[in-house]
Amino acid sequence: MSLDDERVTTLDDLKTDLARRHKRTPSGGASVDPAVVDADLDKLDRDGYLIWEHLLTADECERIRDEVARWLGHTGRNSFEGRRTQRIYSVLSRTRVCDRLVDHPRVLAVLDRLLMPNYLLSALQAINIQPGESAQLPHHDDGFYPIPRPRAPLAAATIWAIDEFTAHSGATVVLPGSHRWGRRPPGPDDPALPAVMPAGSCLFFVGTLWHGGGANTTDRARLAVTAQYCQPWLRPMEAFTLSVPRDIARTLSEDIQRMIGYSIHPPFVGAVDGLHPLRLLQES
Ligand SMILES: O=C(O)CCC(=O)C(=O)O
Repeated sequence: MSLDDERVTTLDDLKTDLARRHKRTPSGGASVDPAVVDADLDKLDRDGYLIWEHLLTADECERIRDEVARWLGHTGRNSFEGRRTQRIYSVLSRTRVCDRLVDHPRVLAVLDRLLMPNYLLSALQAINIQPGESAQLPHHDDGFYPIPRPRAPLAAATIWAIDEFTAHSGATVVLPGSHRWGRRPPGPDDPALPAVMPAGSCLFFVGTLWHGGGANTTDRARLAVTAQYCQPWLRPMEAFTLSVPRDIARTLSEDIQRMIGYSIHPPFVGAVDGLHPLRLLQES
């Protein structure tokens, strides 16, 4: 590298990755036909959400159900977490069974266009809505970032149906088009739709879309896994670099490593001792 390559004469020169050893590689989303991604983005732009049916097989759902069942215990601490809802946090530190959901190519292909490079995983949770649970307070997932609406989404979420989502089993309720609203909350006349979908399907929505967990009036629980993502310059909900030990982090896919914080938002955000955080995984 010549000295000229290192010269910084405008702030734009700082928008590149200073750690030249760790160049950004394409995400798994690059394998998806761009025309398919265009169609997904059109739906997201119009409605704020979309559903991909049957991305997981029945066997994969079974494996996830069996694996997470052993951690399902206490219910929520308030009506937002859900008094009759069981949640498992820090899923990445417990099991590899949900990794395929986190870095699924259809999800990454959309995120690659929606968010800035090196976007982060903000949360990965299993959510089991038990019989008798009431509807969750409607909210939008990037609402805890204090930046006024209307605005572009700062985040996006997936909710994977591990059990079938029906109108009565606690299917997530979405308010189509609400991603464009200004400051107002939903009112009684705003159309709200349950995201009805077969097991193995994925609901994807932008962080500005109003939604909430549905009431479960059936006698069966509704298991879902939600992976949420945010811009690379925001603080994620879960501190994965603290909860996922380094020897586990080394076994994760390159995409997941990048999304849990082994990446930087150029030139310095996320650096460790002035260096690229991937160096920590390369040390023994
Ligand atoms: O479980 C669901 O369907 C939605 C849950 C949700 O939106 C949340 O807890 O933030």
